[in-house]
Amino acid sequence: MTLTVKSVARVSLVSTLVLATVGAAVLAASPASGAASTLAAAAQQSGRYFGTAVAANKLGDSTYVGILNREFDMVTAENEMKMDATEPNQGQFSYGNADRIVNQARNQGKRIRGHALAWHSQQPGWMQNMSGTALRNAMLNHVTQVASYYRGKIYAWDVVNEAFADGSSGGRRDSNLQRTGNDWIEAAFRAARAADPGAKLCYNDYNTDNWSHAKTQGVYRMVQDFKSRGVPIDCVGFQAHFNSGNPVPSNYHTTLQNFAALGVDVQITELDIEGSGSTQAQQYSGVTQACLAVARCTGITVWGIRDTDSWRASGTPLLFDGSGNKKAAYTSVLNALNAGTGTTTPPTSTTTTTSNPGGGGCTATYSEGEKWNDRFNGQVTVSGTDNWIVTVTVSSPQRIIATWNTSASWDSANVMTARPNGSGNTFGFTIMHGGNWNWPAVSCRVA
Ligand code: 9MR
Repeated sequence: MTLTVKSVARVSLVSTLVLATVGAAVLAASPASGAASTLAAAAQQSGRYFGTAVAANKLGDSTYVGILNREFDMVTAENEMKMDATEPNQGQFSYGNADRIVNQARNQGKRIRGHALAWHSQQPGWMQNMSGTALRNAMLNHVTQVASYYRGKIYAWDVVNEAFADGSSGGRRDSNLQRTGNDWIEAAFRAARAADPGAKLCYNDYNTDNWSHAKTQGVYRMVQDFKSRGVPIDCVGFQAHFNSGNPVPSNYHTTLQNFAALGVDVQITELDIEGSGSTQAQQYSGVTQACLAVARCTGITVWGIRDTDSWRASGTPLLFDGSGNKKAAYTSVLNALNAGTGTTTPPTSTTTTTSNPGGGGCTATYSEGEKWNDRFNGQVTVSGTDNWIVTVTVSSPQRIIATWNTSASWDSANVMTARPNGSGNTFGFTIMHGGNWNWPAVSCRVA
């Protein structure tokens, strides 16, 4: 991603003109025009989505489809994109039911989360009996074929689902896929990236909501390792299946924030909370608020529409009752979304303009560099002159800790002035972000 900063030539006064962080400005403008009346519209006010799992065999149910079309802007196939559904016989792919869901969603302008390319469960029979290189290759071929078939239509793929063990080990779950070698997960992500470069690639799991649980820590370490080695991963999905034995943890926000700080989006992917009434409603609003409080929490998906559609219907865990009426939990989520003002991702476009007292102009282009849990790199390329002065302004609590290919000085804690040092017209720097992922403001002038 790049942003271009252009100086205005032949302006006589030195004046800094505009500094419009477009993304933040637009997103923070909610919800002044009044509360939104659907989950999707309310989530969109902060740039987020609100989704649901959809079952193909319910698309003929008018109550179900009515709520789906009205309330949600993201759709996950509940079972229809899983390995057993899409490759029932080896090398023979079957997309009929998945396509019904995808087409219905796209016709209604909704986006799609793909679920799931590789999983120890719901494997077709032929795969369950495989092992070693044959299984590894079959898995990679499956990832490639399915992600290629849906290329361009999927917002985010759950590339790998539920690969970590429950309990205190913090390690991988034993499975036929795991026994093909510990690198099976990264191999799946690389295959998915090659097949659909436009889809966000997620790791998705359950019981990863409590920051202090070993499983959460194990997944965190894997994502941290993937980011440090350049394995293509863009997001982590938190299934968020809650009940009295597995309640919404008080540190949920911490969990989402810590993962986001690794440089990935986080998404709540299969939310349901067993219970009823105000207790359930409060838990739902708590989860919603936790997402809203994390800039990179890009959306929430509930795992079904009505309680009777749920995989655990007896726990009445969803937002609509069996007749399709809105429950207290629905209202609490809607209110939380309407109250939320959090932004999603760092601004993706910024305009800054600087006048140039000497006449003539220069252009500075900022590009994102590598990201780590505590810092990120940025790079600026200047054109129009070899004799530039570039100002890089970071926002608190960010601070620049290193620079290269420039001679730099600091006017204040936040403002760095960079000049050429004989290394050309591209220079870089490292920013400790302190949880603030916003890009710096960059402006240039001719010296
Ligand atoms: O909701 C799904 C249910 O209809 C299936 O029978 C079940 C089979 O494994 O999968 C359910 O969805 C699961 C999802 O794919 C992954 N996370 C856990 C979900 C609930 O079991």
